[in-house]
Amino acid sequence: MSKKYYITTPIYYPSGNWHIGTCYTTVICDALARFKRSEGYEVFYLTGTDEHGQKIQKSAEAKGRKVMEFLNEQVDTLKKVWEVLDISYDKFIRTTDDYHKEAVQKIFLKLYEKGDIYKSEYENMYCTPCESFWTKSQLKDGKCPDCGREAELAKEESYFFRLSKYQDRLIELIENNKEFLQPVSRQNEMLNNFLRAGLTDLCISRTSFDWGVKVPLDPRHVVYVWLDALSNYITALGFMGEDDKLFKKFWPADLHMMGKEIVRFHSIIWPAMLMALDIPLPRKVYGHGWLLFDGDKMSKSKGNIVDPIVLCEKYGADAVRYFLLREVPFGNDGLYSLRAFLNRRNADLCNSLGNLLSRTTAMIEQYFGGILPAPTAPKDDSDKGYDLDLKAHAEGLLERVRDFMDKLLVPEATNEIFKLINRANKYIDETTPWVLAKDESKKARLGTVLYNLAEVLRLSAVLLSPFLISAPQKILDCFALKVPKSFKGECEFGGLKAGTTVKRSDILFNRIDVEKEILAVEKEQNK
Ligand code: ME8
Repeated sequence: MSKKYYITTPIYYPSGNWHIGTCYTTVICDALARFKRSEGYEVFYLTGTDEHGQKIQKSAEAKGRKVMEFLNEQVDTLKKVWEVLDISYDKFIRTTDDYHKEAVQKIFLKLYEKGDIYKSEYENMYCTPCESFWTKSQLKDGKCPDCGREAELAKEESYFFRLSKYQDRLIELIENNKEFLQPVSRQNEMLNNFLRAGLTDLCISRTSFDWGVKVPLDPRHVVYVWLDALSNYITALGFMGEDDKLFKKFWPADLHMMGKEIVRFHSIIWPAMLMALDIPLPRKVYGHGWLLFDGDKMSKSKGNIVDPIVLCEKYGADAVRYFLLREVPFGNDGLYSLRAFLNRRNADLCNSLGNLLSRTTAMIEQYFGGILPAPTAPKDDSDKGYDLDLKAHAEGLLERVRDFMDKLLVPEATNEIFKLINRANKYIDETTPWVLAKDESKKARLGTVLYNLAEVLRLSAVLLSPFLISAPQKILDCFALKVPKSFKGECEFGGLKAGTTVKRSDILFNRIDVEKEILAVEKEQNK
């Protein structure tokens, strides 16, 4: 039986507010999905959009647009972002898809019939001119956050999900299954701030707006956000639909990945819903940190938006992916600045990786007419030492990277590959091939050195292929190889065949003058 892996991002609000921070969850999941595919897993990677609710209806109306037209445009833009970043999702769900809406209604009905959904009254703050209900915490200085006018206490007939019934089971889940919610800090947060404080039942319908899934049997109501949104993880697989083969094959999810602000919904409301539906729980919920910009979570309202499409077009999608994967300590917040991004690009991609490739392929061309020489056993003790140390960085590398990926330590996994690349650059300085080339009797040694360097490049390209997209293939092009579909048999040192024709590389990543570039971008922004 083949190994399976089901991974999900949250479904995105079609806000148009997509910046480099918003791409974080998707890029991380993409690297994990690609890594698992290379490990021979059958992967299902789900992403999509969260399209219901009053805010969306109002955004469309404010622009004088039909809601569905507005949404289609937003979704096209989001898909373009994922295309530019080379996100390898298997399915894109939209909560406005008919099959999703029908399944949500069936889920609602099932929970209602079971007694886990009941009708009651929802009491909250109401802004009459905006026809909007707000929780007290949503109000700004006690006033409506949209129009700034007074809001008053009002009652609305609503359906409720019996969340409180699942409190003890949820506490038991988080206390006893340490793998379920990660990182560990989020467990304490959920237990102390929410679960032990006591859960109240969750209001899951509204009558004050109509942009949503209609409540079956009571179409004055629409299903309110979380029941609709969270269900996407199972409706996308056909749960309660005509064909539930994918559900049978892939559920339970191996990993729900999301930013820390929505962990509560995924580790409390979602498992409670699944318990009520009597279906297995996801294996892991992971709440990552935020990419911060000048110390704040990025958002359009703060005027510090960084457009991922522009960044990818200017500096390359690989550089954007690499920054996201490498720079944010996993589980914690990370800082974005153009300077940090460009420095990282210059240091790792241009200097370490790019230089290793250009130096190695140029020397193979210059000294061996572009034909890869065969390695021989080193005679000299210091040569032996250099070779052994280089190989020690290469041997077992897949296992070390896998170990980090299994623990979701993505920056550490990429760093492990760069340790080999940096070791290879040091190896060039130690073995000084340009000196060996002057002495005909050192030709065999020179051949060994260049073979070892070429082999490091091959191995690095193979292992980098889940993280970067264009660079690994460009590296392998020099050795007339393709990125392999699977790591199997590709990660042992010595895979390159002597006699292979080696093509001198083009520039992999151009070097950017950071100060000049920052000045130019600032000038552009102030225009
Ligand atoms: O929350 N740094 O959607 P969303 C890191 N529709 N991650 C960030 C980020 C930043 N600066 N900004 C956003 C929603 N994200 C709901 C989900 S799921 C059933 C419903 C991440 O569009 C954020 O943490 O606001 C989340 O993981 C993802 O972008 C989508 O956020």
